[in-house]
Amino acid sequence: MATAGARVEGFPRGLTADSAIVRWVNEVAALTTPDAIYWCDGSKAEYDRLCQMLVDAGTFIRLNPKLRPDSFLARSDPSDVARVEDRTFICSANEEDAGPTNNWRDPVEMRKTLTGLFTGSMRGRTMYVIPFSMGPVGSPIGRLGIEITDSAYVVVNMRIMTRMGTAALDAILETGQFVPALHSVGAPLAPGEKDVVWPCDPDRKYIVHFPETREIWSYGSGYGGNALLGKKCYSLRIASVIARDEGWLAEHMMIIRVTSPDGRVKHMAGAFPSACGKTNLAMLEPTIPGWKVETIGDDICWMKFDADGRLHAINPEAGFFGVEPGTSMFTNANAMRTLRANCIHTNCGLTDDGDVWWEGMTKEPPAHLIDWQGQDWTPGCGRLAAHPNARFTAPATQNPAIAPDWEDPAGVPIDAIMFGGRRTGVVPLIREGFNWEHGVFLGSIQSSETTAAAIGAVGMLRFDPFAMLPFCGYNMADYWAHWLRVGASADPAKLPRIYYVNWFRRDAQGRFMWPGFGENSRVIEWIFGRCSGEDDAVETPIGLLPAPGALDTRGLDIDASDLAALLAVDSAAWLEETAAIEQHYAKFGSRLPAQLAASLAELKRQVATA
Ligand code: SAT
Ligand code: MN
Repeated sequence: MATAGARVEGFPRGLTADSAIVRWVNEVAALTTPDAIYWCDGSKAEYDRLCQMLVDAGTFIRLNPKLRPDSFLARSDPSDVARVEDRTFICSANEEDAGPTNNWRDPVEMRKTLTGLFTGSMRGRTMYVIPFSMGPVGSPIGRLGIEITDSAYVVVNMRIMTRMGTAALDAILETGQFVPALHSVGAPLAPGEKDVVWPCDPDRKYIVHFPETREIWSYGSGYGGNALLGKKCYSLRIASVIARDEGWLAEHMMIIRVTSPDGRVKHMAGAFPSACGKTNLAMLEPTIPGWKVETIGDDICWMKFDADGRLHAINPEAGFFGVEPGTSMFTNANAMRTLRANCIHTNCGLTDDGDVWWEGMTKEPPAHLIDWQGQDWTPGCGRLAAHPNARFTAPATQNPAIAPDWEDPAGVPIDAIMFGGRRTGVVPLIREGFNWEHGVFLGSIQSSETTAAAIGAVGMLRFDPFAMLPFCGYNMADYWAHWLRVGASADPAKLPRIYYVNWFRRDAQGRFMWPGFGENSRVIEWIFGRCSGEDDAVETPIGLLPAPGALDTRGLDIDASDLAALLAVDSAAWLEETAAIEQHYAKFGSRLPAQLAASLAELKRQVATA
């Protein structure tokens, strides 16, 4: 296999030079001119070899094998620490198809720009070819892809986050289908030039999606969702478009199985913006006796109607890419147990005994460590040990709470869907939508304060419909119409019920009024009861709230006044909220589905007269 002079390693048996995959790989190699092309097989031996190579290159620091076996720490370039929403583009042929919430660029123009940037961009590097499956290989809900990258860091992360390698390639060859996802850190090396530990292009980043041709091009960043292209780029932005065309749902949701003390089972999905507690909820240890929560997924949920007429969901990922700061034995013990070995840590602190540490991990910070920027750190020095978006990459199978059949290719039937976000005020702890259509309304008005998961200001209130604002690959109003269509096509009795939760209410002093974490099981219990036709609710203009006493607060240390405030509906505040929703909706013009405009008008009428 001669490819523009590049050395070829690991070329898979059974592939022929005229296959679509090889042609694409060769085209990319001709454009990017790497030194070598390496075809990944996804084996443990390959992973170990690449991790050692990253250690030798200084990108990885091997953690103390006695404390964290086979675990590594990477420190990124300070300019490359999170998703770059303002550099993320949806290049549909028509601008209106990307919609007002996406950055649109003309696809022809963008291809020109990218072709320029990718020309020679892999010089001096190895180009890795990663066949991968989102979802168990062969699942009727799963999909296939190939990522080409010049980052070994990306390869080892992809091995944890996806089913990567030979089995995925065989499935691609069998079905002839894959989404091509091209990635370069954008840091070519001159002959003899020494590499830096975190190559990237600090000044030029492009995370680009061509929804019509289902292609991804990512340039300039090596971090998280910018570079692990199976995750947000494929599983959400491209998959949302495929799902629209094929009648299913690709969502930014965790998935759990809840088992009641008497052994009944329900499955729940939950959409929350990045860094708003999806992973904590997915691994929750209930504080109420006898209840069990098991993880199916913590970030992405693909749902399709099964022959039984119900929506069945899979987690298309194979690992967790979770926020580290704030994760502890008190907030998420299962996550801490998941991290015992075989993980990649990015941008946290390194303790003197070769372990990791981040803010909130232990009550007492270590007396000294090396911070995420490689500098000496002591408590009170004024800098953070870990970047607020420091992340772990962890195999899902290591989570003690993982459901034994989490990889069932048929998925799990979903009984309830939750929406939520960080809201200091107004939004109550829990409410239920009147029906699917009203549930879609609740999703469309979802809002949250921004977090460190994306570059930009933290704590700014914004509408984040369905937690998909940065992830919907097409016009958000058309996405709402799709959700309405999906509901209208189904038997209402078989559709999940829809809820809106808010764990983040604060009082006038800024104190959280709800304890959150394991205590959220009380809200889960009420949802479970509602789905079983048991628990009581009261009707309000904003939805159905728990009837007095219906929320189980036994054993919970909470003031009656706090509880009342958490479940109150403040009409004046909601009237203000409707004004903000009107502005939010106005952006979508005539594409806004009439049902949503009607739901808003009805809400406004009710809170105005209350
Ligand atoms: O960097 S990721 O996009 O994978 C993490 C997140 O923002 O949820
Ligand atoms: Mn996410």
